Amino acid sequence: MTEVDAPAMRELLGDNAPSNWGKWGPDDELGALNYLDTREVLRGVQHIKTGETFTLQIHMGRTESPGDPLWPGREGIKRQNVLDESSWDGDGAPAFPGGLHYADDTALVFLQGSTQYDALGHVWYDGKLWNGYDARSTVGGMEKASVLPIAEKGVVGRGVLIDMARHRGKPYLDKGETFDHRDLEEAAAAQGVTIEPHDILIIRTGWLKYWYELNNPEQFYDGFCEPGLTYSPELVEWFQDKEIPNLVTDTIANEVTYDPQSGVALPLHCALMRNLGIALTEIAWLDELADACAADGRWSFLYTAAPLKVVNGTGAPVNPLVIR
Ligand code: UVW
Repeated sequence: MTEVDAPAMRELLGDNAPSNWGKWGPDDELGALNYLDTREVLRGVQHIKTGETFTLQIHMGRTESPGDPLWPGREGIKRQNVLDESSWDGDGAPAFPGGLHYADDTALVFLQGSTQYDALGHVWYDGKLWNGYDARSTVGGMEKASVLPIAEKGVVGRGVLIDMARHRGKPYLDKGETFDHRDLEEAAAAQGVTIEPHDILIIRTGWLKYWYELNNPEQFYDGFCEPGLTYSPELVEWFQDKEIPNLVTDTIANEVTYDPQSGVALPLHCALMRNLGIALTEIAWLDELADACAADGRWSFLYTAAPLKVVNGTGAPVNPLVIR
């Protein structure tokens, strides 16, 4: 959970920033995912044409360099063997009739430490979370707007992929490179696809490919600033008009890290997630999916995802599944 500097954030977003608080009732914890009703599931299914499947989670806990790409300060999963073949040879080894052996692991995981859904209440300013919940409700574990309601519902609908890196003729966007809704529309038109109301919007920047290819965390984090969407009131209105339920990207934070004009960090987390209730899915691996879409020119498909049901969680790892 991240508290952002309230006055600067409020000044940037404005006192009357677009908001969906109350739209789905005073107890809502799903936000824009409410748009994904049964009709949207069936609309998504219509975009399965060949039956190819793609999983979008990165490998969790690679031991080889460069490890897992993470927001600064977080650590990758720490997985430990509790039982393996060596546990069954010595004195005091567990014994089960019939010669059964098995392996067990434990893991210490940052819930935002892999491909993940953010809880809607994961980020806030002015002491209020999504739907106006008091930020004090996060103390000791998120009582409101945790990841659990998202996990209970599951996310299913028509996904549309916009490949900004391919559109700009690059393997990956540069550090701090920005784009906005007009660029998305331009790229969509070039790809021959329309971003429709209620689409799960998936954007590829190539940034994860850069992480793995660079294989140099020191250089990656030096002057850390991801490429991504950049805040403007018009961009927020565009997301609101399209009723986008879920934004998925192959970056760690789904937006350019610092607003280029004000320097405010992650304003779209506040404008889109805190205020509009749009679910954010980060660190999604999109390269094979993008190659397949580019090969046959079909950029829409069925997107499905069910994050882990972590009670009071600020987020949860997920392995989204696309069927096209
Ligand atoms: C922060 O909010 C800092 O991170 P995330 O990208 O996980 O949302």
